[in-house]
Amino acid sequence: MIYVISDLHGYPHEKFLDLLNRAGFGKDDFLYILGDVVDRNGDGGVETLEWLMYQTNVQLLIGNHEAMLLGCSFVFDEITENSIDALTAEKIDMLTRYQLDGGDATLKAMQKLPKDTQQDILDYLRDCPLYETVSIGGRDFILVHSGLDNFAPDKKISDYTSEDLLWAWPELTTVYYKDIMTVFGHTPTLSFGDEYEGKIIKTETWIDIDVGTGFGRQPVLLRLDDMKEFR
Ligand SMILES: [Mn+2]
Repeated sequence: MIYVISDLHGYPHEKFLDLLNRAGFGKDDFLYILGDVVDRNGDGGVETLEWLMYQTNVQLLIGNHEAMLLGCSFVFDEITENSIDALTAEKIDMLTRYQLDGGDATLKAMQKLPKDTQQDILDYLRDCPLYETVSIGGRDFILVHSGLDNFAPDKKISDYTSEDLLWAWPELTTVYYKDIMTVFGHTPTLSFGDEYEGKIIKTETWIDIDVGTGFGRQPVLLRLDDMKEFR
């Protein structure tokens, strides 16, 4: 069966594994993590990234936070005359913005790792896709970090820019494809109103599964086959 979860944002790795166990997640199942494993809490999700590199039935999709980490990957380069020359005001600005957006925990945890592991993690992230499409029991799904900004009903998923897929802020009235369910995180559901606190939101055309784990709430794992939720 196919499971989805999103925006773990440094949720303790052991607790995440406990949640998978509680859901009965096994080797014949597949899990998509819809981005933003990193930043904000604890070690910033670095332990989960180290684990992810060796999983064959778990796929991370890129979130805006992984994209920001990759954008700041120059901090892990060896300091040479060339790397100092390449340190532009734009890069320093990018690093400042990333740290303000919760990247500090991740950068610190990454710095403690051996150089090889740092580079393996960055290489792993560079290979992660922006979206996936899956079909379950005749029902089609698009899995993506933030939704589909600049949506048009006749637009192909491959025609959206990374900005569209990583930084969308949908509203409750937003409508996506009629015949494909779009599943995303990124916008904590409680930002749609207090009544959504800790809850997944399902509309006719999309499902938001970011229940605010980055802000201290328990994550929810969703099984797409039967829409069962695990906490
Ligand atoms: Mn996000």
